[in-house]
Amino acid sequence: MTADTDDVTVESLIDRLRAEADADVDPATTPDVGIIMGSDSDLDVMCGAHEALDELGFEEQTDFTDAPDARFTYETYVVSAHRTPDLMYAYGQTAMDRGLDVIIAGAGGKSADLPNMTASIAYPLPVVGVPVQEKSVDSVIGMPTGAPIVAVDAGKSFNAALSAVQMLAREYDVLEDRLLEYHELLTGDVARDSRDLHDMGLTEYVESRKE
Ligand code: RP5
Repeated sequence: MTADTDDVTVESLIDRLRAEADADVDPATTPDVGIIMGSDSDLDVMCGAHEALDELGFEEQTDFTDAPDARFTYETYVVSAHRTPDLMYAYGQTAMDRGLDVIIAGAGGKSADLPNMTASIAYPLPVVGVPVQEKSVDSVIGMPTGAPIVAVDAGKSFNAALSAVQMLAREYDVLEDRLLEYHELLTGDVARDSRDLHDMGLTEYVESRKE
């Protein structure tokens, strides 16, 4: 986080979100997945979600009024549950009207409240929580009965994005196809490694990996 705030304020971001929610734009042009994190210091962990979405053909949408060419898109904001609770409320409250279908929320520290609070505010929109650190796991997943959150293991933002796309794929066959293609790539890698390790033998296989 930097001290340079330009002329941006939390209030201006909240106004932006509320204006977008009121704009009544075509849902096909709005981000499908919203990625939020408690701090930009979470980015090294959270960028795994971006990598997975890029891998599955999503594009980042940086202007709500100017969608990229890709049919499926995502956006990213920093939203701190403790430092900017009003922004967290606004993001969760406007998410559905802004056309989001699922939110991926990550936070670190022992009080990693952004994912679980956003899940409560945005309900019934699904939220996939990412504990940015091991010590954040209990905080992210510890929801009371009736207040659901889906969550992944510490640091596994890549899997959070796959889970988010699994949800979208119930509506869009093309996403189901992309998930299956991705899975085939993984299984193909394992098959190749298995054959090579067996057929080359240990010594030659280990040497081949150094090349
Ligand atoms: C959490 O506190 C954030 O999600 C981050 O993981 C951690 C530290 O935040 P900064 O001090 O880097 O802003 O709320």
